[in-house]
Amino acid sequence: MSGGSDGFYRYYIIPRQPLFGIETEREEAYFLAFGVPYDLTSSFRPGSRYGPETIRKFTANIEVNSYFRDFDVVSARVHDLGDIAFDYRPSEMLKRVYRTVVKISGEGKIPVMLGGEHTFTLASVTALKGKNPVLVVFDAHLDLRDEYLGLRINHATYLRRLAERMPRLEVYVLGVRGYDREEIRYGMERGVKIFLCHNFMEGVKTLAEAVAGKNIYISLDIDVLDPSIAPGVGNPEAGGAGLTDVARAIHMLSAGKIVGLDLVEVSPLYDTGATAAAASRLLVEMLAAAVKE
Ligand SMILES: [Mn+2]
Repeated sequence: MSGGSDGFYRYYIIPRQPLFGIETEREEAYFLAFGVPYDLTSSFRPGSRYGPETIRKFTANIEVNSYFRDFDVVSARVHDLGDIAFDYRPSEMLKRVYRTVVKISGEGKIPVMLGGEHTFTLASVTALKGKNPVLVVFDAHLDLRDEYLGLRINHATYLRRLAERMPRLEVYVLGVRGYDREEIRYGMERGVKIFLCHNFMEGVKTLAEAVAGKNIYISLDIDVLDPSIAPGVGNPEAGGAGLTDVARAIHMLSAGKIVGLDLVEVSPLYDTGATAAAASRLLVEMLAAAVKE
């Protein structure tokens, strides 16, 4: 059974059909994946609670090779723990994600979080504080609002809270095109490096040099892609990045050491299957970029 004999995982996590349809023993794994099927703060088009389930289904049915390197998902050793047990309260879910990532990291494994809404990157990155990672976010949005629709912690504010809690965290956001002025003002003041979508590849080159040799956490909000190729998202923003550009960007980051990653905001209710297929492809590329040997 997924979760093995460890009481911690049994308490927090509900086993599911595994990612890629592959059962790797937890002890043998290089990556420990888990889902966060939560979308209750989604303001526009909820549905990302079905993201983890759909990503699992798609990864079990696609060819799991990489565009950029010889990569075999079996030897990459991914163990899928299952989904974080649901609770209505975002604060409780954040706590569960935090503890899960601390536990995964303590086992010497790389956490792979499948969303769900973007909010939980707050907990996941905070849990990896000891690794001193640079945070690289691919997102159409900045998520730097101080407050959104009455909540201080949600999918539109998580990065602001993270930037406040970890004042020395270096943050790069690429592919941005949906934001308000106050977010840009705060981001500049805080030193968040923002690359708008039309400067995407330029941003990637700058970034690859800046992160060489450092620990990196990659957070991929699938809405960074253009909605014509990834329509199944909560907040679509036209004029987005192409799949190959994002895949290439991910591999350029392998100049550093990837210590954690997430893939969020896949919302199957608005999808034709294109978004889930693109997400599965980019997940494979992130795993391939993170494996060093
Ligand atoms: Mn977004």
